[in-house]
Amino acid sequence: MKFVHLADIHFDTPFKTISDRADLGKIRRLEQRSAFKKVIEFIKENDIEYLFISGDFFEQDYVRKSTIIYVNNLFKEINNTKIYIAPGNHDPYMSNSYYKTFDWAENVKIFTEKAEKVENPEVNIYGYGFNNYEMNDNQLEDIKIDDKNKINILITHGTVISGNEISGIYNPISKNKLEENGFDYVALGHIHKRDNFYPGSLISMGFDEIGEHGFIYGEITKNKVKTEFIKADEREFIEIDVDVSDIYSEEDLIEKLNLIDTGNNLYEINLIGYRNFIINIDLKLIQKNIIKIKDYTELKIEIKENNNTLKGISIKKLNEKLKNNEINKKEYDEILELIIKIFNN
Ligand SMILES: [Mn+2]
Repeated sequence: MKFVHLADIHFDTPFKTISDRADLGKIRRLEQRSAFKKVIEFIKENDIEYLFISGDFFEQDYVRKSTIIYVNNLFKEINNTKIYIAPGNHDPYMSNSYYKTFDWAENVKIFTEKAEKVENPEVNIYGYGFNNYEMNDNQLEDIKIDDKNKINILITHGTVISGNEISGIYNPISKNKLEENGFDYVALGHIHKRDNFYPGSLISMGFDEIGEHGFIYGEITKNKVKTEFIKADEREFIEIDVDVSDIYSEEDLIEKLNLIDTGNNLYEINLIGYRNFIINIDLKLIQKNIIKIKDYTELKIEIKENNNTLKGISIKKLNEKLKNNEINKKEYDEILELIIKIFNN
């Protein structure tokens, strides 16, 4: 049997952490749609029989009915594919959830908090999901595989835990128990970075999710599991350092940043080194794929406070204020920078 496994799309999330650029949240929400469409196209082209969605499919607090209608129409386009959804902590199966209130396409099966087994001719699919924003009862204990001759698959959303202390508020799952159970494939969601059991988020949510994002395509026979990662996110989030020590004006820095070949990717720039001027860059002047600039630069100043010039005396006074905690380091830097500027002009 052939399947696609994906998780953590978070449809309609506001993308708060990357919204420094006003339109980027909107752009990424459109890209959620195009990435999901890509999954649907892949399923059509390759005659995939099963689609597993392991939770955080949408964002309960933000999702709009229009988005639900949109994804459900795509589900209808693949009516030969059986779709299984396990609700996660961002889209729990609650009384006002669209999982419960919406009239989903016939090929869609949504699991609830009660572990359930669905029998298909070649495969038994076990699943359960969140019924609230947190969930810690260990359902896995109740699941027993009853037909080892068939392919057995588990779908849920949660945190795999290696040790013996199985606790936590996001459906803690014992790794030992998983291995004991002997599933042929375990389709999880929750961890946004691709890993054992996890496909990672379909598209990256921000700079804490660097690298490629997409879904898992798999082929299973009773004795063999073959999986492959398929990229679905057209962009990557990339973080780089730019040393400003040899840059002497804001214009030079802006020019340098605008020459970075960002391609289709989104960048966070960390300014490092010693600054030679006051850095206060307006993002409007920077190419649009750079969406964050963080300033980690330090002041480079030879402080000659021993002389009795006005500059020397000012710096000496300022140093005293810092020593007595009358000002903090940031204020110190700002005033020092100002003193230097005044006296050097
Ligand atoms: Mn998630």
